[in-house]
Amino acid sequence: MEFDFQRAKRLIDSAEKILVIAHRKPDGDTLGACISFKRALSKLEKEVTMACIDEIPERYAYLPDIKHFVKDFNFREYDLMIVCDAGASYMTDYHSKYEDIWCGDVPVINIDHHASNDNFGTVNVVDTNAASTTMIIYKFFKYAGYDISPQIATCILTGLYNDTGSFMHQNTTPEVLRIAGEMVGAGGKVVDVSRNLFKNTSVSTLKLWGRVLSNLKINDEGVAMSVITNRDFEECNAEVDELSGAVDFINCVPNTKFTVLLHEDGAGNVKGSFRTRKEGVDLEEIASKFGGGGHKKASGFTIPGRLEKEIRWKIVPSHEDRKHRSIKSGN
Ligand SMILES: [Mn+2]
Repeated sequence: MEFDFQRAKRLIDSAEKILVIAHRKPDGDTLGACISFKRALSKLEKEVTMACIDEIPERYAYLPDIKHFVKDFNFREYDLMIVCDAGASYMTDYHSKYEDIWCGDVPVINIDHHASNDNFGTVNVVDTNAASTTMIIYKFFKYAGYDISPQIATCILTGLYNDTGSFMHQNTTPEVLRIAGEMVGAGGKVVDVSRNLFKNTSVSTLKLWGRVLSNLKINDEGVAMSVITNRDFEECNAEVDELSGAVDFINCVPNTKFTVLLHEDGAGNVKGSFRTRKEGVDLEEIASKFGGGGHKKASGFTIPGRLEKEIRWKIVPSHEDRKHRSIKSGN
């Protein structure tokens, strides 16, 4: 890592105009990472532009400089591009706008923590053990001697908070909490982060999650299951992505083997997400029976089809030649 830090710093030192790029559908980690760079490098008299191809969600309005993200740019005007939290260059989606952006004319620092990272950068600062990209940035700033202002501390906290599921996922290591503590000490606004990211849910999302809760059943085999149909989305006036996190939320019933949330996606597919807190349950294997994958404790699948309630919920695949697959649930 130290060697990559050294190479990254050298590229930054020799650049004057720097473009910092977030991934599409931006989250707290990619935004916190980009703004950290923008703030630190501006202080070093660099001219820094931040870019993201998608609209920035309203809940991140508390972040400093969040209004400064642009959608369009001429990448050839820059000496360096820094891509934050993108597991691959296509995750920025800018190839769709600027075909030759990754051709190598402008050097790229790829700073990320995804296991799938394909090292697309000129310099790759990739640490798959880091809980968030902002955690790597924290270490890089320490290495490079960049000042961590209260605003940067809030950005680093935001990434940590986002990618550890509010410090609830297994990647919440002692180091994560130590850095988070240091960021609060440095003036990071932890209450702003939790209030905006955690305690900030729209009526449509609350209604949708209400459906998830009221449809929840435990079957004889100790499987907790809930379902959401296209009709539920319509009636709650909710989008599919508002369901994200719901399966983790219901994976809390004592004495259950695992939790499954099935939903239609409005595009002719049924998606299933599995979660467990139990040792000895292999959810990757269960998901693979539906053509999916993942990890032992969290997995999922997508198959073309729809959900139909007979006595039990059943997935009806789109192709009639495919065998009907059902998941046992209570009625
Ligand atoms: Mn991340």
